[in-house]
Amino acid sequence: MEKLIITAALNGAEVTRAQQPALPITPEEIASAAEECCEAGASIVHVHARHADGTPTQDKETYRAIMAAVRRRCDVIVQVSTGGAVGMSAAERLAPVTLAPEMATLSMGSVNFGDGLFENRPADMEAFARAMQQQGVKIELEIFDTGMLSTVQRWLKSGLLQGPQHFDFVLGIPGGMAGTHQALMYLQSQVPQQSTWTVAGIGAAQLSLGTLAILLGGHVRVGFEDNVYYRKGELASSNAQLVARMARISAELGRSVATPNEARAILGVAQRG
Ligand code: KMH
Ligand code: ZN
Repeated sequence: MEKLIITAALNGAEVTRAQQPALPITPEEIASAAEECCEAGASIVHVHARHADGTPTQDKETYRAIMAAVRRRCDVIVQVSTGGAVGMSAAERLAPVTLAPEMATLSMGSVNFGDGLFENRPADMEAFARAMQQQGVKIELEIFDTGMLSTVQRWLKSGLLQGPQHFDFVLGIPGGMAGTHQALMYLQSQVPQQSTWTVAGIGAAQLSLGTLAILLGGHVRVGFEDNVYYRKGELASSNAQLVARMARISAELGRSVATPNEARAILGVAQRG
């Protein structure tokens, strides 16, 4: 089976220090967490920029500082968020793509996010897809529910997307598709051939869905954006602790983890100078 790509979603936009004291916020903290995760087996870090007070921002210069700080420490693939935080405008969210990162996320539809609405209007999504492709950015398609896959199919037919795509099934958001084995089994049966996929299970689903993905030949996302606990009632000490557990499970199951360069080859990510 193909080597396992572990993505570490280091901080997200909504998680707070009150919920997870080890949450990385500044570019240096994010870079330090990225280095630890890379050493533990991650080949991609998914990052959100934050102001110094911890509030989320899509400020291009903050992303630039994050990318530079990570690059000084390790060769991990940096995947920027274009989801940002609930309530941000599309123009605001697109800002980090102008830095031509190696990868960026692209949410494939609107979904309720707890009590909020994570709005992704079709015209905005199309503009995001065009901008990313113009910059040579590898897109990760964020799928929160099944209907979003039909939009991908439509785009593949129209030519807006071409070639093998990489999906991230984000399962267990209150308002999105459930974090169950059945949900993951269904979604992975629907992806076009030649595609790659990863799963981001929310909360306790992170461990069980990650393990199932390893067995199914998919890839895995772990980290504080999706889950702050190591086990029930026990906070994780770091993002790297969650990465290391996935790498251990995968090794036990006979699948070694991909290095950043191996992940680039699997996903077709163009390395930046
Ligand atoms: N913060 C969420 C509303 C992404 O990074 O692309 C959206 C999100 C998705 O985190
Ligand atoms: Zn995110």
